[in-house]
Amino acid sequence: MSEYATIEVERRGRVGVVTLNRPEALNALNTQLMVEVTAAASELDQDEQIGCIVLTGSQKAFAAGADIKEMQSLSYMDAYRSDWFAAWDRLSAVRTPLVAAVSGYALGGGCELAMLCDVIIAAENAKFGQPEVKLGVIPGIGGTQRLTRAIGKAKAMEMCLTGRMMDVTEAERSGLVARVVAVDRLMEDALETAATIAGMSTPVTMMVKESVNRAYETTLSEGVRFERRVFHATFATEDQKEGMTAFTEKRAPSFTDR
Ligand code: CO8
Repeated sequence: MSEYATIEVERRGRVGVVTLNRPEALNALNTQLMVEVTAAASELDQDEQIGCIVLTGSQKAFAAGADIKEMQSLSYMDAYRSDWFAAWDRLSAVRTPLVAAVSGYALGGGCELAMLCDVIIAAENAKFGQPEVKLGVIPGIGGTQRLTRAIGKAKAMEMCLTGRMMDVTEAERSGLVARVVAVDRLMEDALETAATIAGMSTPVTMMVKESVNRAYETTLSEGVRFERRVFHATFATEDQKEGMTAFTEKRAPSFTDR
């Protein structure tokens, strides 16, 4: 794995861990960090030994948003011609399941980054928000779209229009996060969840991810049809044979498809 300046990357068995590491700026997302996170995630995604990726920050901040100091003097032409922040889309192309372990602030681009992941596990001190309106801009990494799909129009509209923060109780009640855990249990819990996912058949977890995400992109009947075709495809894997054989033999399965 290459060396990075704004993140740390490690492998724990079949789990890849990417830790945002710009403590001086509460992990604000600058261009270098975007390039490094997307490169590291793509590299882990290509690695057959990796079955799940955890993305995390520090205890105080998952990420306090896009780097305001970097953006402050951008002109419209700078933003348009460089397609500012479009490279975050590379994270959506990652097929390996992504777990966001969120502690502290997940604001603006930080909230959007968490929502680019497949499962959000939040510590009790986590705070989510889209405060861009207070800076005279709007969310730009999918916040108006993904937050609306995650928690519905009423709350998403209020959050984006006022820029207020949401605590974990509200975030869990609203369906933004999968689970809330104690601050000092966050990494342990996220790693356990990631190891559980990584212990399944990797092609099958990719199929689950692709199928659930399809629900965002299409009609119910097309989505159900897509799911059924992918379900049929699972019978082409060795892991389907292993999973069902292990069940009938009353033993734990050992999945090997990569
Ligand atoms: N960008 C740059 N630096 C930041 C950011 C940020 N988003 N957030 C914090 N920092 C820096 C501070 O400037 C400070 O640096 P310094 O010590 O040099 O002054 C350091 O981090 C510590 O921050 P604070 O002293 O402010 O810490 P507090 O504990 O007092 O406050 C807060 C924590 C409440 C999180 C506060 O830092 C804050 O409000 N941060 C900004 C939050 C925000 O507005 N985020 C949204 C940014 S805009 C965005 O994300 C748009 C995304 C879409 C762009 C796409 C374009 C296409």
